[in-house]
Amino acid sequence: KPPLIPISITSIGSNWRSKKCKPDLLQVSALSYRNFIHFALTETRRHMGLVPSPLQEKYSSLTSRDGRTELQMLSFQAPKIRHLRTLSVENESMQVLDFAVFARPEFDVPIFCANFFTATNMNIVVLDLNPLHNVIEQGDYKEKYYRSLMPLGVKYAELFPWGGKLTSESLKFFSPIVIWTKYTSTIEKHDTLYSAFVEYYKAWLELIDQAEETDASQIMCNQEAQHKYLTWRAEKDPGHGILKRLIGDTLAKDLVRNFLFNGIDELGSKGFLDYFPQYRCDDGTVNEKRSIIGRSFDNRPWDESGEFIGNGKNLL
Ligand code: BLA
Repeated sequence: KPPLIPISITSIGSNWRSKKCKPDLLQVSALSYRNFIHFALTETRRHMGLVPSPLQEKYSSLTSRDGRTELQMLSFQAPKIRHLRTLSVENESMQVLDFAVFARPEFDVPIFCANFFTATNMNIVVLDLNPLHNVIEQGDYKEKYYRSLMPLGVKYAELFPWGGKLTSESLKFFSPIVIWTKYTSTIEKHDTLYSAFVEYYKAWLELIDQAEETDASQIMCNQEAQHKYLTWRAEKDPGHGILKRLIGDTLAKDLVRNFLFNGIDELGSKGFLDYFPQYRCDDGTVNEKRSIIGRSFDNRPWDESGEFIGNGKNLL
C-alpha cells in the first residue's frame, strides 16, 4: 500500500496573482512549500522505488505547544538512499521547508540540501548539493560533481544574490553552486525558487542515478564525512532555536538528532568536539556560540568556474 502523504497538494498562487497583491499584503500562506515536496517525491519515484522509513511511524506530525503551528515530517529510503526526509513548519506568519537527502555511504554523491525559511517579509534560503568531501582542497571531488553543474549555479547566483556574511564554519559544507540568499517575499521570487529547486533536484537525481558503488576504504571515508556533516548540523543548525520555541527542548532535540540528522548514532562514534575541537570550552563542554571564527564572506566566495576566491582561506 503506498504511504499516505499527510498534506494536501495545493498549488500556490492563483488568488494572489489575480488580486495583484502588493508584496506587503502578501500572506505567508501563499508561499507554501508543499508543492516543492510534492515535486521532489514524485520526481524521485520516477527514478527509483521509495519505501517509507521506519522513522515515519514515530515522526509524522506535531502541533506546537500553543496549537498554532503544524510540523509535518516525511521520511523514505531507497536502494541508494539512506535517508530522505522533509520537515515543513507552517503557521500564519511562517513557512519553513527543511528537505535533505543522504545517499548510502557506498556512494559519494553530495547531500541534497534545501532549507527555506519564510517569515512575513523575509526569506532565508540555502539550496545546495552539499559536498561530502572538501571541494576547496580536494580538486578531484569538485571536478567530479560540480564542473558540469557550474552553468546551473551561475544562472541562479544571478537570480539570487549572495545573502551576505554567514557563519564561517558553514562554508566548508557548501559547494560552488550553493544558493545562499535572503530576500523580501514576492510570488515571483517564490516561483523562481521553485524553478531552482526543481533544477537542482533533477541534477541531484542524475548524480545518484549514475553513481556506482565504491570500494571499502572509500565507503569508510564517505561514512565519516556524512557523520561529520550530521554532527555539525545536529549541533549548530540555525533552525534549532525556533524548533525549541515551538515544541520545547526535549522534543526539538529528539527531532533534530533522531529524525532530521538521523545517522549520528549509526554512522560513527566521534562526538562534536572530536570533529570541531575549536568549540571546546575550558570545562570540556561545547561552546554554545554558532561560530568561533565569526561571520564572514560578504560576497560570493566562488567564481563562475567554481574556483574558491574567498579572501580568507585561513578562515576555513
Ligand atoms: C539562518 N540558515 C541561516 C543561515 C544559514 C542557514 C547559513 C545564516 C546564519 C548563519 O550564517 O548561520 C542554513 N547553515 C545553513 C545550512 C547549513 C548551514 C542549510 O551550515 C548546512 C550545512 N532554518 C532552517 C529551519 C529553520 C530555520 C528548519 O533550516 C526554522 C525552523 C531558520 N535560519 C533560520 C533562521 C535564521 C536562519 C530564523 C536567521 C537567524 C539566525 O541567523 O540565527
